[in-house]
Amino acid sequence: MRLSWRGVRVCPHCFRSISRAQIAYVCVSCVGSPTGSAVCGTCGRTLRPRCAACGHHLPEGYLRAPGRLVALVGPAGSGKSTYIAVLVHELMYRLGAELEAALLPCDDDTMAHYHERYERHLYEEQHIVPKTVENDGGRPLVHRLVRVRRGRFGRAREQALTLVFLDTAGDDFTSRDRMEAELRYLAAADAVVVLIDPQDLPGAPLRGRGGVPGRSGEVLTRVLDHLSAGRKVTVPVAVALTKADLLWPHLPANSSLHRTRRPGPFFDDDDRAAVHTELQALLRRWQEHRLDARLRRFCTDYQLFALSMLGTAPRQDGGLGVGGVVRPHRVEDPLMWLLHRFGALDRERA
Ligand SMILES: Nc1nc2c(ncn2[C@@H]2O[C@H](COP(=O)(O)OP(=O)(O)OP(=O)(O)O)[C@@H](O)[C@H]2O)c(=O)[nH]1
Ligand SMILES: [Mg+2]
Ligand SMILES: [Zn+2]
Ligand SMILES: [Zn+2]
Repeated sequence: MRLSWRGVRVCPHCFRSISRAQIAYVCVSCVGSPTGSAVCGTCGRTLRPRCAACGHHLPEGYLRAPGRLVALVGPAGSGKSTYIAVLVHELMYRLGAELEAALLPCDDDTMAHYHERYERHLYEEQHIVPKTVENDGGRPLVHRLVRVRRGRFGRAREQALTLVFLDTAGDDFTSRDRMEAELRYLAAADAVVVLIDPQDLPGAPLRGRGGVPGRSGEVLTRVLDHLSAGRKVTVPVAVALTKADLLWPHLPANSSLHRTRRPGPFFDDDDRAAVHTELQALLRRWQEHRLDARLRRFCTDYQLFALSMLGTAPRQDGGLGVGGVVRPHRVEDPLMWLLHRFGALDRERA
């Protein structure tokens, strides 16, 4: 495994650093105690590793090869829950095969939680994902995206990206614990995806649709503050305008934001550059150049994205528009860029 852990290993649930001594081996089926070997002294089953600090199961694959940790942040209503719902669905049912990668849930109940909290609403009830409340936040969804690449001489090399989605309830931190967990989350991240609702940008041609001017700027500043601690942020930062469908009618027909990426297990450099440059120009036109200026000042490596999870605005009653289907557009772009940054996805060869 080539990808190395940046600094310390952290628990993917509480983001506290873990060493061998802080891993507790417990039996999943009874309260039996370890016998010093890998099996339960009472029932003889294989013991599973857990984080001594929070008690969550530590996936064995993750312990062997943690991969890179990608964190997700964004203000209330920016689309965090919908993004998680759609991205995971796309990776499982479409994109995984296209990227020759597998998305593996990393925890006992990740699949059940994903279905209950996200998938069910969008894909069965054809309804938006409910607003996140304190109680269902705080429980990270941990997946590993594993790609096997054939190196020279046909040697297989496994590369893993650990996607830890901590779906916070908006941006109000009502408790110190949650605040501290977010700090640890960002400190442990090898990359960050920041979601911004274009309706929160007062200069964008979408006024009067219920955005909160300045909110994205505040969140971005807080995140950059946490990440940088006075220095430049060196981890890749992907800043994505969600709900790009709201922007489409205001863009020229030849806009790169309308296009879709060419399918295939490669990173399209030209497309990436075109979208980033166009978004920089749009931010300037919307008098939002401060956002880009702040990123340039604090980050050594950032990229701008515009994506749509649903492909269209939902109806007033929360039902999905256009036939009730989810039509994502470019949701995978930030991930493709990060995979490329981490050496797990090549540029297309001419
Ligand atoms: N136009 C459009 N609207 C969207 C899209 N995705 C989500 N929305 C709308 O944005 C709202 C907020 O999305 P959420 O995913 O709940 O946002 P969140 O960041 O999780 O919000 P909190 O849980 O309140 O922090 C949804 O209820 C939808 O009404 C999209 O792709 N296009
Ligand atoms: Mg939410
Ligand atoms: Zn047992
Ligand atoms: Zn833990």
